[in-house]
Amino acid sequence: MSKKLLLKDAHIEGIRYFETYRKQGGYGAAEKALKMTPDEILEEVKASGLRGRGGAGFPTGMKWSFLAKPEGVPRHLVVNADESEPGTFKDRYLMEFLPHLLIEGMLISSYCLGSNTSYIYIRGEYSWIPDILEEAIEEAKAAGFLGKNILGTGFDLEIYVQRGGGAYICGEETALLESLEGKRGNPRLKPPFPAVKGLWERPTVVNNVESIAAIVPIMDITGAEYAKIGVGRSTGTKLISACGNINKPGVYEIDMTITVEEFIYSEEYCGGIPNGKKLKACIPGGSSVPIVPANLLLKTINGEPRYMNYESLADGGFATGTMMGSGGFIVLDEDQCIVEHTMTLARFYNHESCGQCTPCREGTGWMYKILKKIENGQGKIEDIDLLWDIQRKIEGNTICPLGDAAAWPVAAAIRHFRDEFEWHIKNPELSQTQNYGLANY
Ligand code: L3W
Ligand code: SF4
Repeated sequence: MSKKLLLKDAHIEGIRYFETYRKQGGYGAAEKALKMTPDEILEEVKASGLRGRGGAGFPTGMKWSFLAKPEGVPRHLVVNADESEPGTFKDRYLMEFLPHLLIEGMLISSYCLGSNTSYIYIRGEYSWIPDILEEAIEEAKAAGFLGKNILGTGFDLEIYVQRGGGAYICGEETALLESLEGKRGNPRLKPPFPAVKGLWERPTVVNNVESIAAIVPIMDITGAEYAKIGVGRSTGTKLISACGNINKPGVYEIDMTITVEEFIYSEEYCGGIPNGKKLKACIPGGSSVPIVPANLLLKTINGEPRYMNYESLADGGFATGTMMGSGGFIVLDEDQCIVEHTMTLARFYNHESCGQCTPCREGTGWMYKILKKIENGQGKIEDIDLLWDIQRKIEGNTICPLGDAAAWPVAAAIRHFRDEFEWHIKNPELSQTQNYGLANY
């Protein structure tokens, strides 16, 4: 059984409220941290090996150490709760059921970073969660854990919750900052990174909800102990939101030492695939990461089992591997049609492109149109190469990662499932009436 750090108290009735959270030892980590210096906390976070849980996996301690500290300029912590990556719903779970874990993590992190005004930017569609967070903020304030002179330390902190307007692109950190400033959420060119020039041009750390929540157990058990959980550079625990063709969709906390096979088939996690169907493929890190066929998902190219961690999932690069991403784990059984699935994703990225860069603005639309043609039995065999060419021209040529995120699913689908694209083209009538998966497996 995986060790639980974040969700250990999630089953306790009323844990959403301060009194119950406190009874379980809540805010103990903050009390401990506020007796330490910011530099000592930073050392703990670095020692923990925590990597950003939003998708990029960037080392949190390193990001915090990049924060510029010019004299007299305020600094900010911004929590990225714009969880919009298809297949990803773990931050929603944390905020809905354990809001004080996030608030406590923000208190420790804000103290470490020297932020007296911190923000939670939450996706607009999570319409019921800001009230939960604001209630938790009020409770924490009433108990002296937010506001002026917290626990007599002289440290002041206010936390504000800002709702997004429902745009996926506002999950990209610089688009988020633009939106928080009241502007259209267009990503900025980097560098400068937010750590140097962020919110209102002030040094800013933007971190995912789960990353900030993980600061609480790190302070509880120490960074060194946290780093002992997991394997290699995949330290600590990771929340996985599992969905698709599985018996038990939900949010699971894993310690990154289990295999993909165990995650999909064991009763502790996904509980296998309904109706005894075969596993066809999986997208383990949210819709932006490459899809992997079952043979490469259950083992690596060297025949080793594939593990649920950053390194093992990426083993072999994009030719045979994928990414941990945000932990949005989407399972596809033998009945699913990869062309239809890829088309749906292409439509999503085309719709969500902010339109600033030509390769993304135009390319995502072209990819969607070509995929739609193929799916509807009107494609030509040259269209497959055209699709490949378009995705190659998007990848690496845009301001923000949405371009790559749109290109990778198409590239991986063609690389691993070219036969399905060809089937649609060679069987136009069947293509219009049948699902490839149902017809061929
Ligand atoms: C200072 C430097 N800071 C890097 C910081 C940077 C950012 C973090 C990671 O995209 C990915 C994307 C999605 N000085 C720095 C520095 N930083 N060098 O480190 O940066 P980066 O550019 O690697 O990634 P990103 O822009 O944060 C995130 C992928 O995640 N994704 C997940 C999407 C998830 C959601 C969700 O719903 N949670 O949308 C899935 O694959 O495609 O590649 O903070 O400032 N020298
Ligand atoms: Fe906008 Fe796409 Fe360019 Fe990102 S890659 S800035 S979403 S056009």
